[in-house]
Amino acid sequence: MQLGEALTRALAAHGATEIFGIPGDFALPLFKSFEDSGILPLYTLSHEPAVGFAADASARMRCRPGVAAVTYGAGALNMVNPIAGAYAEKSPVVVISGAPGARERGSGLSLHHQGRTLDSQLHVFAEITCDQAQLTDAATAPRAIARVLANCIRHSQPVYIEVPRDMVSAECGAVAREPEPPLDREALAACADEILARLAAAKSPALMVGVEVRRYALEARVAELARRLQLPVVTSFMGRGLLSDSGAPVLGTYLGAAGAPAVTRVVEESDGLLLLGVILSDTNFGVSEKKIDLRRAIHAFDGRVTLGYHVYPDAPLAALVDALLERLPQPTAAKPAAAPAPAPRRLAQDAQTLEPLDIAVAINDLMAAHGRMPIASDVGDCLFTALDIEHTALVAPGYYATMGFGIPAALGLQAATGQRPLVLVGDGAFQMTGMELGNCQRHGWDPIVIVFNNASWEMLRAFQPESRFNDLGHWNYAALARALGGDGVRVATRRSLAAALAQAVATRGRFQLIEAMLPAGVRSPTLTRFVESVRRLTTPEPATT
Ligand code: TPW
Ligand code: MG
Repeated sequence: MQLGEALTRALAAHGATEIFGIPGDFALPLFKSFEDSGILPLYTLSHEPAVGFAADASARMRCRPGVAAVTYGAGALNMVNPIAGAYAEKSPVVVISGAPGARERGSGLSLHHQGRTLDSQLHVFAEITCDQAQLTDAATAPRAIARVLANCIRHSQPVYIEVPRDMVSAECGAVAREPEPPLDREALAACADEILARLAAAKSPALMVGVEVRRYALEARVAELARRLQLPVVTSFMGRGLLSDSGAPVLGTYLGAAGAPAVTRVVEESDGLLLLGVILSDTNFGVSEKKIDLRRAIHAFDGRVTLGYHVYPDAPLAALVDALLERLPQPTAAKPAAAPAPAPRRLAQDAQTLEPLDIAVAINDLMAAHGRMPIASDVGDCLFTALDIEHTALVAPGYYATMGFGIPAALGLQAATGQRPLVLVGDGAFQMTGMELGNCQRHGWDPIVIVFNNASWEMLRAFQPESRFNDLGHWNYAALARALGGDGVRVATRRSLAAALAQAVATRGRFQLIEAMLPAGVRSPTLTRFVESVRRLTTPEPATT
């Protein structure tokens, strides 16, 4: 078998369902191998950041590796930001980059797309991936591929594979899957016993679920764990959407002082907080990290469990959840779980101008009538607005917070799952990657896109109202949609928003863009509270005299 085919077969065997990419001369043989073998569908996009975001969303939705294939230098380095985001948010993306062949490397000339040295790119990606391989030797390539893909899945983080262009057709053996490393059952048992003893001794235990629960495909088992533990369950900000299909009673999403007060109380007043797969970040802890006594919390993350003053270093989340479940009997009489606050519904169909919350309400009405849709959200007020939307599957860069994610993520989501996504995106973020919608027609995707058009980098303006540089121009996004092969409509009132959403849902086969005109300075209630609490924490106390 040729190396290109062995690699593609290994990707499929490790759970990849498609390849997103943009070729270049160093990657032409690789892309030819992808196309000719027909093992995985190949979706080309327009700009490499979108390739990274689409592969990331595919990985997030399916809990399996996504694949982003690019050319050397100009292509791969364009993907640094999305891959850094995938690393931070633990999304298993396989980066495959073409590269110069052995003869070119030794020519003594500087090669096009070369930054500093020929290995600069490898070093850059070593910072933001958990394992790397340069496939320069056909004899060792199968083992290297197996190791890198196993680490991608084990750590749920991106990996990097560089394929010199003269290696694609080299003969090599098939890639065998690496065996799972053995578990330390005794350590796991001690850890599970200690966690349960802590929870039993706590007066107000609570469970917060974070992204790793999804990354390791543990939602059903964690929902069962929550049922048996009979604890209030919340998600982290980054974990918004988790357990939405499991029937577990999720009280809401924790966002500290900016979030729902009932959720904030449960978390901040808990004396036994079990954090499963939660990233301990500023955004996750809603600008009030200090209020949570982490010494009393139990934190399972990155394959280890930290509680009190000690660490169990070898406790992968899946094995830990199993060990906890083994020890917990079925509850005899289930305590009624605290009910989440209902999502706001029934948008007044009038001629009132729009505010972000209206968009959440309109979407809730739509989902009540037509069923839930998965959401891909960008960063900005649209993501805060998503907190008022019915609990549904959500992909969003809630921690790393890169703009430009929403639209390419929706394309990846639809390619990978066949589900029709709803996209929430600000005008600023749309300007970064919105053109990728032009690829929908070719690939048969038809997302519904809502552009929050406030002609502003409003989230930044909220922090610094005096700066004029946060003004954006007035672009006609609805007209742009038509130019890109979709349907676009501009709405400025609640009545027209509801009508446009109904029309969008009824129209299949073309992407639908709704440009929601928001008056300047009008923000979601959550963004307003978020900015206030960040200000409180970051403004120095006035000196007392
Ligand atoms: C890749 C910094 C965070 S929020 C924001 C910026 C520029 C404004 C977003 O404007 P948009 O949404 O999309 O119109 P809204 O609701 O605030 O009006 N570059 C990147 N990522 C980030 N996060 C920034 C800059 C930023
Ligand atoms: Mg904006």
